[in-house]
Amino acid sequence: MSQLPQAVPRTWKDWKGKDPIWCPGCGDFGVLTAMQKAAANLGLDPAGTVLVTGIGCSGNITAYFRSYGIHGIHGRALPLATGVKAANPDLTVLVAGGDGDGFGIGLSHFLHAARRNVDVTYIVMDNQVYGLTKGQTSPTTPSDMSTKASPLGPLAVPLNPLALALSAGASFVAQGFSGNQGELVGLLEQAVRHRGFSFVNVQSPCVTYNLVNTYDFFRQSTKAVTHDAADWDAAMRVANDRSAVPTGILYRAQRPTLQDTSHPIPPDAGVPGAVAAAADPAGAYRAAKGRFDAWLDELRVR
Ligand SMILES: Cc1ncc(C[n+]2csc(CCOP(=O)(O)OP(=O)(O)O)c2C)c(N)n1
Ligand code: SF4
Ligand SMILES: [Mg+2]
Repeated sequence: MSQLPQAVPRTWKDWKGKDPIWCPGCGDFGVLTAMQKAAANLGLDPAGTVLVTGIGCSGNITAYFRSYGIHGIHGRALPLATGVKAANPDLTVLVAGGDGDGFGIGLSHFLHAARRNVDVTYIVMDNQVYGLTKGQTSPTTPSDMSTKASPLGPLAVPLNPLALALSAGASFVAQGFSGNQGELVGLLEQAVRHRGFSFVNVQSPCVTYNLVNTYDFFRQSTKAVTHDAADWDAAMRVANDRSAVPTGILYRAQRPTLQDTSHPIPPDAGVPGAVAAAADPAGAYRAAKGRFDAWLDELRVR
């Protein structure tokens, strides 16, 4: 683990870790810089921030971002991060990885973290391929895109991460493009500020193995969302509209987090948490459950 700075960094450059070994032009550079700028703008403390990642070119970002970090195993970043947040709710927990990591081997963790409203920010560098292992198809590869290992294409329709997150109950769903720094920094700041599971899918071109979804492609096909982010139905319509690549916040709502709705832990157990810290833990639990039920009614998901 690298030596952490003693004082809270003032500029994004203070969040720099090791020099990245990504291919020149990789979209992940833009994501890293945006994360560093968002962290600086939010005044985060590196010693109170943990970045948990899976395996992939994207997962290497732990070494390049100067906070505490856990470079875990492929597809398991979210359960690891859930444990980190449960053990110390005071930490700012960021989770990052690729489309293969999050929507392939780790897909079920993604859905369950969303529905549990785990209070972490999940950033996916979506390049529509398995970059690290030399460009095989991933769950988001377009059905008409051929790769070296799959010359006829994936022979499957691509998953839709935004629609999946919405249907699983994510309380914050956004999409950015690594080539649009200004927008991405703002999205990441709002995602980290959000209390609950915040998901930011970032279109992050792999310049080596994906010669279809290029920077030019995204410059021409991204379209900023304009609907009210509180409107779940509108968010779902935008997520399913394949005529453009939406960017911005598709959906945002407040509801109790996993921490709020977990079974009360006796205050003398030494574990902090909204419910455990309440004078009347059982009453606080019932109140949190009531707010949760009201949210389900509002969404008509039961
Ligand atoms: C359990 C397990 N299965 C498979 C692998 C091999 N593997 C490493 S990275 C990777 C896919 C990476 O793709 P993605 O998550 O999209 O990240 P990217 O490299 O594109 O950023 C695979 C299949 C592994 N390391 N562990
Ligand atoms: S292989 Fe692709 S994803 Fe990996 S570092 Fe190179 S450009 Fe980036
Ligand atoms: Mg990938």
